[in-house]
Amino acid sequence: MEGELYVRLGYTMDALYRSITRHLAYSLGVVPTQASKRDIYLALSYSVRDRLLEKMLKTNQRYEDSGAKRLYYLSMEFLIGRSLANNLRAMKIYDQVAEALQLLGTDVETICDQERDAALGNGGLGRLAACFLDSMASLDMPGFGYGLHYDYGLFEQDISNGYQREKPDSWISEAPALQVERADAACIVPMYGRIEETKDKWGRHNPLWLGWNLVTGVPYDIPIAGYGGLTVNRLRLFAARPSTEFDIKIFNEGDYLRAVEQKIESEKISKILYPKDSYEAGRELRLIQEYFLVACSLNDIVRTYEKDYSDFNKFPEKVAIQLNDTHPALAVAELMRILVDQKWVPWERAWDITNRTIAYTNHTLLPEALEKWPESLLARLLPRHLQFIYDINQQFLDRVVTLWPGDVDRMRNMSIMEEGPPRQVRMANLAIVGAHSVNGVSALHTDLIKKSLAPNFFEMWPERFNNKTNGITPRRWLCVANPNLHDLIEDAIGPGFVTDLERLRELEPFAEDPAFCEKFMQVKHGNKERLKDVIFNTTVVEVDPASLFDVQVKRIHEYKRQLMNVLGIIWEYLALTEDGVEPVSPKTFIFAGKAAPGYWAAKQLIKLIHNVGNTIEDDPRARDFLKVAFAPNFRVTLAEQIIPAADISQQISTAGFEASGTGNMKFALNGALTIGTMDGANIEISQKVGRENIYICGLTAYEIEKMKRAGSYKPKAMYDKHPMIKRVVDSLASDRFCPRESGLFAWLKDYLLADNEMFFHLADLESYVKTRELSTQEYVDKTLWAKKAILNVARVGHFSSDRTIRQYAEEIWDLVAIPPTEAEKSGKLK
Ligand code: NBG
Repeated sequence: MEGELYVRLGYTMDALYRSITRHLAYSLGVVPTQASKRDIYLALSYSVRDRLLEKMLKTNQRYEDSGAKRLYYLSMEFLIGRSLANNLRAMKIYDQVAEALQLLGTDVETICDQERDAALGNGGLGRLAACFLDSMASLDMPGFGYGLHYDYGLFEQDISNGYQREKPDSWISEAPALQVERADAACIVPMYGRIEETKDKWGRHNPLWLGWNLVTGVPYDIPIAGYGGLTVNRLRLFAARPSTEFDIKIFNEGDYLRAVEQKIESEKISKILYPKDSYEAGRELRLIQEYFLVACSLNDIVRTYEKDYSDFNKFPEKVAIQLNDTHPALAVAELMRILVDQKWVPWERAWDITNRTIAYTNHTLLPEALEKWPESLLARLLPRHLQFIYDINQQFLDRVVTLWPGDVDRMRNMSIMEEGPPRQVRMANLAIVGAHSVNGVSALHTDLIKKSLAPNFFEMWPERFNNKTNGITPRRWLCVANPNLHDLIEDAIGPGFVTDLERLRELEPFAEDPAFCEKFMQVKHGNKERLKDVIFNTTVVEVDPASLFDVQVKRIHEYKRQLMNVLGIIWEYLALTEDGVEPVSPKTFIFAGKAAPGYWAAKQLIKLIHNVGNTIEDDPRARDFLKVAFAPNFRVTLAEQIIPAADISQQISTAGFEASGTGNMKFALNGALTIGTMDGANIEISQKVGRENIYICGLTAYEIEKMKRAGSYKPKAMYDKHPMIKRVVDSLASDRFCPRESGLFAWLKDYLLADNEMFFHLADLESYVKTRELSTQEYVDKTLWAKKAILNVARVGHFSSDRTIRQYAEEIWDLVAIPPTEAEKSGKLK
C-alpha cells in the first residue's frame, strides 16, 4: 500500500529525480552535468516545495470543509534554521532523494548542507515558536504562525582576537527556495495621523482617525510539514512595502524624490530583526514592527473569518490568538479598533470577544525585558489605539476600585499606564487585562508570575493564570540532528515514538543491557567525531573525542552564568597546575553563543572564554587535560551538530531567572547529563529523569529571593573566608589570562564581590565545582554513565512540544485536530 501511495504522490525515486532535473532545466537553466551543488540544492528545494504546496492546499481545504476553529500564533520571531532535511524526513522521502541525488553524482548530506539557516529569531523564544509550528502540523491541528519577513535575520558572529564581530545575515537571498509570495492577500496598514472628534448621526461621540500614512503588508507563506507529510500548515511572514495608492498620489504630484523616500521609509519596517534576547530596545522602529505584525495578522484573520460569517458573535469560537510574549500585545487594542470602528460592534460586546479570543504567554521575569512604550510615542504613531488603551484601562480600574476601594497602591501597580515622567504604557498589563489566559513556560516560572510578577492580577483573576511547560520537537532534535540515535532507538523499541515520545520509556530496560549500552556509546562517539571536525574547521582548536565533552551553548547573558562556568574551569586549572590535582578524565569545554551587539559585559565574557582557553593551551602542564573551544556563530544548525555530541549539558542560570530553557531538553533527549540549578524546566527535568541521573547544584529561587530581601549575600566575605574562591577570583582579575592586554579582566573582581551582584556567582560556586567533580568521576565509569545517559533519553518524552501543544489546545485554545481524510491518506485526491 505504502508503495502505491508513494507512486501516486510522486514520492518515488524516479519521480523525484525527474522533478529535480526538470527544475534544473526550467527554474535554473542548467543541464544536470553542469549543475553546481547550489543548483542541485535549489532544484531539490523547489521539487519539495511543489509537493508541500500541493499538500498545503489540500490541508487548507480540509480545514475549510470542517469549519473548525483556527489558532494563530503571533510572534516577532520564528527561529527555523534549515528546512530541507527536516522536510525530507517529514515527508519520508529522505532515502528516495538520497538515491536520486546519487544518480546526479552527489549525496544528500552535501546538498542539505548548502542551505543557510533562516535565523528569524534570537534564541529560545523564537525556536519555541518554530517547534510549536512543527507540532501543530504533526498533530493535524489548524494552527498557523504569523511573523515578519525580515530581510536580515540575526547577525552572523565572527570571532577576531577573541572578540565578537557582527556581520549582517542576508536571509532574503535564501528565502525563495522556501516560500511563495501571496500578493493577492496583501493588506494596508495605517499609522501616524490624528484624531478628529466628530459626532455620528445620532449625536454620539465618534472619533475619526485621519491623515495616516499607509504601508502595505505583503505576505509570504512558508509551508510547515507535519510528520508524515499529509498535513501541511503555513507560516505567514509579512514584508513591508510602500502603499501603491500613496505612491501614485505623490508621483502624480511630481515629487519623485519624496515618493522614493517614502518607499525606503516603508521598507525599513521589515528590514531587520532586533538582536536582543530578553531585553527591549525601546526604539520607535521596533514598536512600528510590532504594530505592523499585529495589523497585518488581524487583517488576515478577520478577513478569513468573514468568508464564513457575517457577524462577530462566533469569533471566539472560531478563532484563537496566542501572543508570544508581549511583543504583539497591541493586538488587544487593534482587535478592539477593528470591531468597534470598522465593524460597528458595541464596545462592551467587542471587549468580550477580544478577551475570549486572545491569550498571552509570558517568557521572562527580567525587569529590563518587560516592554513599556512612552505614551507620547503611541499618541503620535497610533492615536486611535491609545484611545482604546485609555478606555480599556478606565474600565479595568473601575473594577479594581469596586473590588478594593481606596487601595491606591494597588491601582497604581495594576494600571496599564505607568505614571511618569515619562508616562508609559505597560505592555504586560495590557496583555494580562486583555487576555483570557496568561501562561508561564515552566512550573517554577508560572509560580513566580503568580507570586512576584503579577500578584495583584493573580488575586483578581486566579483562573486566568496557568502553566504550559515548554517542549521541543523530536523530529528536528532527534530524527534530523541525531539520525543514528534515532535508528538505534527504533531498532530497540520499534517505530512510532517520534510522534508519541512518552514511548521512549520502553528504553528503560535497555539501560541494563551491555550490548545496547555499547552501541549507545558508539553513537555518541560518532557524534563527537563529527563535532571535532566542525570545531576544527571553524576554530584552530583540535579537540579529542575521547575526552569528556562539557557543553554550554546559548545566548551569552549574565544570568545564564557562563562566567560561573569559566570560574569552574579556572578552579580546575589551578588545582591541576598549582596543586597537582589531575582531573580523572581529560575534559573539553565547549561554548557557543551570541552576545547582543550592545551588551558590553556579555561581549567581554566571549573574550574571557577565548583568553582562558589560550592560556590553558599555552601551558604544557595543562593542555593534555583541559581544553576550551568557542564555536563561532551559534545557530540552529550548529546546535544540531553540538547537542548530539555532548556528554554534559550545563544549565546553570541563577535560580529564578531562566523562565524555562529548552536547550536543557534537547541535550537530555540526546543523552547528555545535565549539571543544572533548580531553575526553569531543570526542576521538572530532574523530577522526570530522577535525581540520581542529573547533577543539581546551587541555591533555589526562594533561597536567593530571601537573601536578596534580607540583603544577606556578602560575596566579599565568601572571598575572604574561602581560600580557593579567593585564588580563583584573584587569578581571573590578574593579568594571567591577558598577559598582553594588561588589566582587561580586572573589572570582574569588583563585579563579583559587589554586594548587589545580582546573579549570585560566588554563592553557588562551591556547590557547582563539587558537582562538576562528581560528574567527572562518574563519567569515567562507562557502564554507570551509559546507564544514566540512556535513562535520560528514556524519561524525557514529557518534553516533546507535542505534549505542550496538546495542553495549549485543550486548556487554552479549545482547538481540535482535523486529521487527513481517507482520500488524502490513500493519495486518491480530487
Ligand atoms: C525565553 C526564556 C527562556 C525560555 C524561552 C521560551 C525570552 C524573552 N524568553 O528561558 O529566557 O525557554 O523564552 O519560552 O526570550
